[in-house]
Amino acid sequence: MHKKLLSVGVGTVLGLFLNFPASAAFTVFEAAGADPAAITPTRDAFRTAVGGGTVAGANGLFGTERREINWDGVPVTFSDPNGLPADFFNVNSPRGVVLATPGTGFLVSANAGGSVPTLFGFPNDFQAFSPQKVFTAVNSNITDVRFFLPGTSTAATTDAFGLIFVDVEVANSTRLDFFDVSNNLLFSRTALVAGNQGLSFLGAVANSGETIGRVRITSGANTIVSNGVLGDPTSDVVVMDDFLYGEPLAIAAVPEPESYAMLLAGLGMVGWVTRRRKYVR
Ligand SMILES: [Ca+2]
Ligand SMILES: [Ca+2]
Repeated sequence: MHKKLLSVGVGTVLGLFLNFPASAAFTVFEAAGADPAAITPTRDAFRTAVGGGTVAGANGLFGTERREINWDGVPVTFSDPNGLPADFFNVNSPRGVVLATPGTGFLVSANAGGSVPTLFGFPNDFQAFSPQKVFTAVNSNITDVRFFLPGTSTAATTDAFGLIFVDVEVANSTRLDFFDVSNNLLFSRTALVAGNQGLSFLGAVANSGETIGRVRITSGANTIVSNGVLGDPTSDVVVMDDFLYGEPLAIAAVPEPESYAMLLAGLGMVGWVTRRRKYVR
């Protein structure tokens, strides 16, 4: 499929037009096509919107503003057929991301020349955006991404997340959902169809100060059970390549409900005392 689809900022335009609440204000970056060149301009526009430039520092840090995970440096010991630890990108390579899934774990695909095939054994379905490794949950189409101050157990939030899906062939099953730290849904969007072996970029950047505590990635409807084995013979299997996100930052302090109640009660007492004084006089 060579048709290239591109739309930047549609979410914002729709949001303004339909007068969505401020919590829905995310700028969308999306594109789909047959090869990396088809989505690279949109990936680059997302990078520019988040900031951090194009030169990676240690642990996938770009400038001080953005992190990326392209999976390609994951060692053989944590690549297919071996599982990837859920906290690999906060412990082994501290990038402030811990993964979770209702499935049984995660796999990063093998490089050529290893003991197992590349691309989870599906060379006619998948390709890498960044050679050679791609990523999937195991026995599930769900990957939850939570953010931490990199290398610590302190929860954090980000203001932007985007990724590259591989082999999206059916509309409306592959999607991103963003949640705040209180688990309120902030943003949802389905990925563009790219066709067999195609690549889809989907990302969004908060433009009104929203903070993302968790990203839920739904990658297709099928599942990868193990190298070369799918969960069912028919539904759309989708895997992932590069993740891009704003540098995880400390969660802003908000007044505790109890403190707020005490503050209001205190103000009430002041008013009562003031009124009493008037009558006493
Ligand atoms: Ca890669
Ligand atoms: Ca597919």
